[in-house]
Amino acid sequence: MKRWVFLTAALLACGVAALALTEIKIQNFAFVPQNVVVQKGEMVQWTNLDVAVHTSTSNTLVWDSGDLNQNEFYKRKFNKTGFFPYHCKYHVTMKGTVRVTETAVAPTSFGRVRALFR
Ligand SMILES: [Cu+2]
Repeated sequence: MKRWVFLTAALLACGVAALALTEIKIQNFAFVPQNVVVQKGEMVQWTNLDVAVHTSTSNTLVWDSGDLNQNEFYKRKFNKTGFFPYHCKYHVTMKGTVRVTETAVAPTSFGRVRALFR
């Protein structure tokens, strides 16, 4: 029993460590990576590396970064689960999605924790 409590605590700690930030680059008129999956409560940051002005604008207007000039970024926390498609206001070909899940999504960190207890 104790062992499971500890394991759960370790997993939570791991989740917190992984909470940091998901970074999406806006580069060459594209969102990179185009589709991301984050856990509820996590931050996502878009950074525009192009000379051209871009935006990160939710298709359902959940968020709108406004104009992002080169090297400017926009950051928001995703507190609700769901599937959020977004686009750039100025370039119709620029599309991306954020999927927000209830539980942790990084299988690699789970694998690492499990390895500690082997
Ligand atoms: Cu754009």
